[in-house]
Amino acid sequence: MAVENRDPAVKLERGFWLVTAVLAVLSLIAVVATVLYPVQRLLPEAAIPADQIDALFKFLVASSSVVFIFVIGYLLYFSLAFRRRSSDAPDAVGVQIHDSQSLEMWWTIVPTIFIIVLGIFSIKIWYGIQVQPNSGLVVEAIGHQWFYDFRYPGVHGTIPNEMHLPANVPVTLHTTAQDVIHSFWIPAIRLKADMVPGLINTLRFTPTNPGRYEIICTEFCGTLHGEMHKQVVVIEPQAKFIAWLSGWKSKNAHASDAVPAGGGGPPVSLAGGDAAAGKALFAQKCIACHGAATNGFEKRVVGPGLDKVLDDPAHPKLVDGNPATPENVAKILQNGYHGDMGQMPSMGANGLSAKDVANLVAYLKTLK
Ligand code: HEC
Ligand SMILES: [Cu+2]
Repeated sequence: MAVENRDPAVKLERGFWLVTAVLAVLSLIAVVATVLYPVQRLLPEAAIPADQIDALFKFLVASSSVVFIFVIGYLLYFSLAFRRRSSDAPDAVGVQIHDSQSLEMWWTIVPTIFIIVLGIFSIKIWYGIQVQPNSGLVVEAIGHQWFYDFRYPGVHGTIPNEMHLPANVPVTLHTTAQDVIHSFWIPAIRLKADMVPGLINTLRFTPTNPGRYEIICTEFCGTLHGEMHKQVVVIEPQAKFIAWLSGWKSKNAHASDAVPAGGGGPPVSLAGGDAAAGKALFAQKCIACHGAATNGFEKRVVGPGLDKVLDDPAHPKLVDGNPATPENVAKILQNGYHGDMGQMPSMGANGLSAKDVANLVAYLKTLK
C-alpha cells in the first residue's frame, strides 16, 4: 500500500488530541512553576528595575517553555505516529500537505502578538533605564586595569574600592573606562554597561535593598581581569550614605579633579611630526570611529570622515567651531571634544603621547 493513499485525518484522531492534552498540561505546569519560582532567592533584587527584569525573564522562560514543549512533543509524537511501517514500500513518501490557510494564519498571528507584547514589555523597562532624564544622585564609575574608581558630586578626585549608594534614591550612573574596554555588571541590579574609553554609557536605577553586592567586569581586559569582581556596591540607608560621602569630602578636600591621563596641559608641540608614523597610528587608533583616511566629512562612522580635514571648503571650521588649522586639530586630539556626533576621546583616553599627536597632525596634513 502506497503511503500517499493514507488519510491524514485518520491519524489525527485520538492519539493526537491525547498528546495535545498532555502537552497542554505540561505547559501549564512549566508556566506555573516559572511564575512561582523565587528568582530573588538565588540572586537578590537590590534595586528597581531588577524586579521588572526578572518579570521579563520569567515571561520569556514561560513562553519559550510552552513553545519548546509543544514543538518537541509533536516532533516525537509525529515521528512515531507517521513512521515508516514494515508494510510500506522502501521508497514510500509521507502525506504531503500544502496550503493550510488556517494553520498559516495562526502561526503568523500568534507569534506576531507575542513579539508585540514582548516589545512593549521590554521598551517600558528600557525606557526607564535609558531615556528618562537624569535624576537623584549622579555617580560616575571609571574602569581601569584592574579596578574601578568612582566620582561623586561635591567630592574632589576619585573614590576607590566601594561604590556606596543610598537606598530609595534614584541613581544615574555614568560609566566609562580609562585604558581598555571593561564592563560594569551588578548582577543583583540586573544591569550591565560596557565601559569604553571615550564613551559614556549610562544606567538608571533606584537601589532598594541595603547590602553589599558584587560588581563584575564582563569584558576580558587583561591578565588580572578576573580580580575585578572583588569590588562591591554598598547600598545603605540615606543617613549612613551621607556620613560616608562627607567623610570622603574632607578626605579628598585637596585631591585633584583632573581626569587621570586625560587631556589638558599646555598645547603639544607639532614640530617634527612624522606623517608616516601618524599614518600607521591612524590605522590603529582612529579608523574604528572615522573610517578610512579617504572618507570625506559626510562619510561618518562614529565621528566625521577626516579626508581633507585641514582643507575642506565645505567645512572650513572644525566640529568645535574653530578654524581648521593644524594647531586646532591638535587641540581636539589632545583634549577630546564632545559635540553633536558624540565623544571624540582625549589623548589620554586614546593612549596617545604628545609625539603621537604631532605625528597624527602631520599625517592629516598630507590628506589635503
Ligand atoms: C571613540 C570614537 C573616536 C575615536 C577612537 C577617535 N575619534 Fe576623532 N572624533 C570622534 C567624534 C565622535 C568626533 C566628532 C565630535 C563631535 O563633534 O561631536 C571626532 C572628531 C575628530 C576631529 C575633528 C574633525 C572635524 O572635522 O572637526 C578630528 C581631527 C579627529 N576626531 C581626529 C581623530 C584622530 C586622529 C583619532 C585617532 C587618534 C581619533 N579622532 C579617534 C570620535 C572618535
Ligand atoms: Cu575589566
